[in-house]
Amino acid sequence: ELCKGINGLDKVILRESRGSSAEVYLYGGHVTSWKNDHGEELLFLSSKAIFKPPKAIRGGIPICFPQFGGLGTLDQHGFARNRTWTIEDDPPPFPTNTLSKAFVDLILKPSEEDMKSWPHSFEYRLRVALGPGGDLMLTSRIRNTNSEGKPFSFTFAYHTYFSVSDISEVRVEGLETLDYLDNLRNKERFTEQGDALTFESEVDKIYLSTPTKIAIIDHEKKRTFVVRKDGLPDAVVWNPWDKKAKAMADFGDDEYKYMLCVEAAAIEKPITLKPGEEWKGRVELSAVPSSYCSGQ
Ligand code: TA6
Repeated sequence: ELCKGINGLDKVILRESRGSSAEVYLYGGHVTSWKNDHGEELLFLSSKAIFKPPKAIRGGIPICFPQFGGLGTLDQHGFARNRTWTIEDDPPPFPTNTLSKAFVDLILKPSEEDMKSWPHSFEYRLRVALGPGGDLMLTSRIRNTNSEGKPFSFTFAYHTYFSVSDISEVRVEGLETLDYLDNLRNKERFTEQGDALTFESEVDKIYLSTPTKIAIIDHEKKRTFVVRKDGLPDAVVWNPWDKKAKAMADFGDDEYKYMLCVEAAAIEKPITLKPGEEWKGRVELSAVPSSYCSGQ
């Protein structure tokens, strides 16, 4: 249901019949909470997050569009996460192959201001949905609504902050042996080593041509997050660690211990849309008991 969240910002609460829930703010089209059917919060949200435009909310799932990072002329990560989206009144029905009806469709169109910095007309529909097993599904449909025949290109990420019990006890499977651009080493290209990722210092890597499935294993909680993605060939792994954590006003000094960003993204090869063309980028997040072996 639609209600007032922090600082009176509008938010939608989704509840699934078996008890899982999610919350998405119209500001930024920003998912800030995803709870399993035991009411456990699965996303990280900084205790110092500033729910006040134009600052993006620190945590949850920021939408990076139409530009990932500082790779272009716009502000860091583009402007979608700094705008207030609207709710689509009569969204098309949810695919019948899943029982859940817990979803909301949000829409973003460029403001006059945006057209100055990014002169392209688009329609962005974001569907946030809870599946029957409590999976969280985000589907983005971005259409080029340019009438004068101009194509446009963009880069994109679902900048997901997962909540973990202790970053030094976390492993990521699915990215080993892949090439990545290292944001800490001048965005140069390297090849990942042969076994699961572990974390003992700042990491900021853009993995290229990644598999559709990535597993994040929280040893202490005996919980595995599974990220399934479609239309998003890259994946960013980020943890600021202590120095960068202290440098962020909207992030607690020790909060790096309790989060890991694994971001389904399209960065290396920008997506180009001709007028009338639509791009679809989907991510499905699930949290399963860690007896789950990543081979499944
Ligand atoms: O996704 C990794 C990253 O690009 C890092 O370089 C860091 O800047 C992070 O995003 C957070 O960016 P933000 O603009 O939200 O502070």
